[in-house]
Amino acid sequence: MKTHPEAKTPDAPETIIAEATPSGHAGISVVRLSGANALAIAQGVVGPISKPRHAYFRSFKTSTGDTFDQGLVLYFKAPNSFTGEDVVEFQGHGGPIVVHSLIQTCVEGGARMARPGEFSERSFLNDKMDLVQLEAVADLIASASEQAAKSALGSLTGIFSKAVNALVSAVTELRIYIEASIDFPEEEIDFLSEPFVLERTTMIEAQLEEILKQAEQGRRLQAGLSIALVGSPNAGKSSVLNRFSGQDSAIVTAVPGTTRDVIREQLVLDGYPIQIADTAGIREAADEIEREGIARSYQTALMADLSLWIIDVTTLDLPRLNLSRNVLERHLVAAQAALFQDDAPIKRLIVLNKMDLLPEIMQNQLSDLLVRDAHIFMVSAKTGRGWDDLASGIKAMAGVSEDSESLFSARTRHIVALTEAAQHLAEAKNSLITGLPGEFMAEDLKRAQVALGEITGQVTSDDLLGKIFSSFCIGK
Ligand SMILES: Nc1nc2c(ncn2[C@@H]2O[C@H](COP(=O)(O)OP(=O)(O)OP(=O)(O)O)[C@@H](O)[C@H]2O)c(=O)[nH]1
Ligand SMILES: [Mg+2]
Repeated sequence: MKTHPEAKTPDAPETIIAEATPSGHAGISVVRLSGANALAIAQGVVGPISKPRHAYFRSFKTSTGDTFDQGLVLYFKAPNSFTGEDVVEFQGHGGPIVVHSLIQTCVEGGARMARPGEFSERSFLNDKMDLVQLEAVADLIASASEQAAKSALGSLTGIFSKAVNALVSAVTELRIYIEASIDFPEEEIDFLSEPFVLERTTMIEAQLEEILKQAEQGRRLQAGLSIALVGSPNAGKSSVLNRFSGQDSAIVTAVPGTTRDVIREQLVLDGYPIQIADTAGIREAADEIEREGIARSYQTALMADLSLWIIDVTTLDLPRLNLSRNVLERHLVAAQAALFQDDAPIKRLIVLNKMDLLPEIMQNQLSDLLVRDAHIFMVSAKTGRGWDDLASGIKAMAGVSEDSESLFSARTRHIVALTEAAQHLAEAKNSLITGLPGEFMAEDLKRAQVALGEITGQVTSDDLLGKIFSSFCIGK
């Protein structure tokens, strides 16, 4: 059950204030005041206002009557506000001094500075939004791509919450039925062996599976994908980075060992956010600087979601004629042995670069061999050949398919809860199939229900709430 942290005191929660826009110099800045005394405190600054959702143009005055700014004031009457409390929004000029005076005056009037995420917390406690929606607000703000923003909006408008709530209802209904059967021990067996019990369980399982899939897609869209470019010196890693980012981010020269530091770029690939890292070419290092660079290459590859192994295709020493899959594999294995000590369990795509330097006859043979290969790509960082295919390959590895849009955003926390619920549901089904007493299935279903309830915040520990809200910034 939701309880307000300050509900132990008989009085209403304190009125809080914070700047809602980023601090600094701007045309306007929005300061938000929320709580039972919001209207009275605001009137102390701007004079009498009474009409909700009406824009008043007023002078802002200190408690001693000195005007320090002028601007718009909007009053939102509880419960029709973001927090569900009385809210007043001041739209004054965006300067740190002005904003400070406004906040100071309101604090003198009885408000206190809001903690990070406190407006959102109140909105949650007053049932204006559930946790998924509040997290979506933060995700929408932080979105690094159009698609991520779109999916965050999906969650904000309740698509994810609705799906989860439907699941909770279905599980609860089933649980009520099972628990009723426990109350009638003579008929319990008959209750449980009704075919619809198993059917219903299987159906809920399938629905949960579907939501989990969509949530994973939504999470990937928010978090984006980290890619490491690795390979031998001179393979063209920095050229690949520059081609992706569309600018000369990294130095490219014909000298092997050009790149030493890890160079990172943020980019959006067909609406999908990516962090790409160019690394030092791997070889027996000549000096200490390069050795350190190479150590960082390995580290970067280990941490990345996906590595692109960039190969200068001319160094593979492929036969001019009769190139077969086996021969290609053999050459790749040999090249790999020189680079990576072990076959590390990282996700990797192979990128054959500098295709423009191969004789046409070999280009054609390779094309024939690799048509529809999902793991080996032929490109030229110089001409841009093969780039669309490589981009599709990356997206496929990331689990974002071309045409499937994510309906809603999700976080790791949600995935964990959904996975947990799925496990409990599988246990429930198992209890049913193996003919255990109804209590077992009822208990499994209850656990599934609790796990699902954590997603929207129907069931939450104070711990979890604290963690979520404190990750928000002040004014949110
Ligand atoms: N013809 C051709 N040359 C390329 C291509 N990609 C890179 N090069 C050239 O290959 C050389 C090395 O390229 P870089 O991008 O610096 O290679 P790197 O893998 O970053 O090298 P290190 O930083 O030394 O490890 C440069 O002279 C590039 O111009 C390509 O697709 N075609
Ligand atoms: Mg380089």
